[in-house]
Amino acid sequence: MRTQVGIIGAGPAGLLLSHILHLRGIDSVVLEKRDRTYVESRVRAGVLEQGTVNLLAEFGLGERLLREGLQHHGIEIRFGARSHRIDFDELTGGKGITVYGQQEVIKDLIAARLAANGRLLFNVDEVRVCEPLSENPCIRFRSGDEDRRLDCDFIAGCDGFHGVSRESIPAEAVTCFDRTYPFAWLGILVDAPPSSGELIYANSPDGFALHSMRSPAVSRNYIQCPPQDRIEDWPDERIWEALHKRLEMLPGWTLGEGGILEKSITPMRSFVCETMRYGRLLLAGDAAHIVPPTGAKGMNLAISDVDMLSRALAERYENGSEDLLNAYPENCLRQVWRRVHFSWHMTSLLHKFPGQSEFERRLQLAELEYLRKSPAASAALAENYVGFAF
Ligand code: FAS
Ligand code: PHB
Repeated sequence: MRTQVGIIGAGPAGLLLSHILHLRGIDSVVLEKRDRTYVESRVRAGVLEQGTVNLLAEFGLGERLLREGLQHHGIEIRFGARSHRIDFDELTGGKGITVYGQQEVIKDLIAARLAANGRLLFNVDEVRVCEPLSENPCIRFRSGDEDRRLDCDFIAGCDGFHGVSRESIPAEAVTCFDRTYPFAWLGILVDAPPSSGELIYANSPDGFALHSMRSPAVSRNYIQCPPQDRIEDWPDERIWEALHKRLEMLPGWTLGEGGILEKSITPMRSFVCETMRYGRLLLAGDAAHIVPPTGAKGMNLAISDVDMLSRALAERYENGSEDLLNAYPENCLRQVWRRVHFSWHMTSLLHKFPGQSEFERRLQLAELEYLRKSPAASAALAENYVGFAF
């Protein structure tokens, strides 16, 4: 097989890159290790920044997103039996967020690629990046019982944190930064209408909780839990007890329950691989960076990388220049580190750290009180949350 850009991974990064390249007349093939059903059903991110929505709409992916996505103009932060609303309209001049599940973005992308006869190969195995420093890199893989080879000009490593792309770069050529948090998030998808019109983040004495949603009929809730916990440690009753205790700190407000449709536990880490280009191999999305989901940045960051990578590849094919390809890591990393810092800050502000001293707890409460009192502090959080390019 041959193509111009070989893409490893059919998550938001890989599929969107393939879609945009197609619209710019550049051929690609997407290699995905899981099957289509799995990829389309994985429950992950839920919040799209304004810039992400604008970009998806610009490339013809806005129809269902703008119809079914929930436009939100603020979030609520609860702490110490107090509540503070971050008003995006007032603080960011009208930018907002859209609540639209990542799996819906994936379905829209796969539908668009298949409608354009895009080459998406699911259920591939043993993917290997070959000769990324040469002018003729290739990807070797198994499909069914066959050993296959995909010759390409460039390889896009969009295979997430546990993929093979980043691991294909020699250790001596890689610069990475990593921080693991002493807690994880337990997430549930609930067959019940949201109990609030906007997201509620809670810093409670028992730990973090988040009330989110996917539609007027489906809620999405999270609680922090010990990092080593497994789903079996959390029967439904225990989850609901923790959610009620951590979220219901205002008189009269209660969290509605419902059937739990899905449960998952996600470890929390901040990770950046600053080597986003190695010869003809380019990394994008979680293959290059991971953020704790507290700031709702993971998928948005992946899409920001793809915007820059697709422009760089288009410049290369249209006029032979590699200026944007050479600048790709630097251009991405400015956005990456801003969102890594914001996600770390939101995580540090809202979670209960094991062994946290009373002094550290009071620092958290003091900052939350400052957020409540200071329009400048709230504006700083708001502009990061809705996303801004710089
Ligand atoms: P992805 O991980 O989405 O996609 C990579 C793809 O590559 C996958 O389909 C994988 O199967 C495939 N792949 C891996 N190895 C391969 C190989 N060797 N060969 C071929 N294919 C391979 N972000 C938020 O903003 N909010 C959240 O609440 C949130 N929750 C999350 C929960 C979980 C469990 C996880 C893992 C992530 C969560 N994220 C969240 C972050 C998430 O949304 C990512 O940022 C987003 O999926 C990144 O997209 P990609 O870079 O495309 O990587
Ligand atoms: C979600 O709805 O899944 C979600 C929302 C906000 C976050 C993380 C996850 O910060």
